[in-house]
Amino acid sequence: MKLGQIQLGGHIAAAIFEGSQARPIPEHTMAELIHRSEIESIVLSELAAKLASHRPLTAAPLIPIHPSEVWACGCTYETSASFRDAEHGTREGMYAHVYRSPRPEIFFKGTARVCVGPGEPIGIRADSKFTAPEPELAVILGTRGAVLGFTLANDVSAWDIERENALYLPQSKVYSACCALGPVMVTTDELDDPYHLEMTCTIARGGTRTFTGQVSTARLHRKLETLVEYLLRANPVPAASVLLTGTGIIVTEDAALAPGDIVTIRIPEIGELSNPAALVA
Ligand code: DO4
Ligand code: MG
Repeated sequence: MKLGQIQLGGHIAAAIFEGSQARPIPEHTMAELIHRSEIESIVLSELAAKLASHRPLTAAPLIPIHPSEVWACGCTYETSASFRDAEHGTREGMYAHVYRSPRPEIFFKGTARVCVGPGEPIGIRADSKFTAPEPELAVILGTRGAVLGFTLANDVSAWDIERENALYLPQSKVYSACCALGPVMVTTDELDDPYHLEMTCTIARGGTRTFTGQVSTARLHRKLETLVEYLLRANPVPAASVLLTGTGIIVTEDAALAPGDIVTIRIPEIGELSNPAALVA
């Protein structure tokens, strides 16, 4: 099932997406639907089917969930680790070490405050000259780390700030509009093999493509359960949180984002997440 959120009479409502149409689930946001499914012990897709209107609407998908918390994994693809090692003047092999170690890199990416949905601007910090998208598969979590579904994420990052010093990572990663999510959440019962998804990313400026990249999630070096297990160690992340699983597509400095660029991330089984870039103060 494809779930998400739409605008409904001045409110945000959860919805089931079927083709180009949406069946609203009135009086529930996605986060509320997740909480109710847990309180009533009903599988999320069954609760959604029970509560959804039988009258489909034409409605654009909004951010699929306003997450309680967003966390992100790093160096989960060899490309991310080796590229960062190659360009950092820090300890040699620091990123490759994390790539190989049992403990993954996990960092706090923010809350709903820094997240945007399909079509909304993603942020370029005014103090960054090299901001790049990081296209990532994301999992939506229930209580105790249950994986409820998948969506696309853009871990927008100020690479020059991270490059200047590894201790600046939080400033390169967490700021206004640093995380895009969408277009929908595909429930786990509909996407049984998250390890063979073909992801593409393009950046367009005017009519010209400045970047095209692709990766298969077969290159993901960690199991999703392992990432979630480490996230939850001594850290009871609340339901309706999102975990980004790391980038395998590296955007180099020649394609650094400029205001007006359009970033499009696609996995056929999930859909397309497209956002313009804009300066944020
Ligand atoms: O270590 C820095 C961040 C890594 C990251 O965000 C990624 O690999 O996706
Ligand atoms: Mg990332």
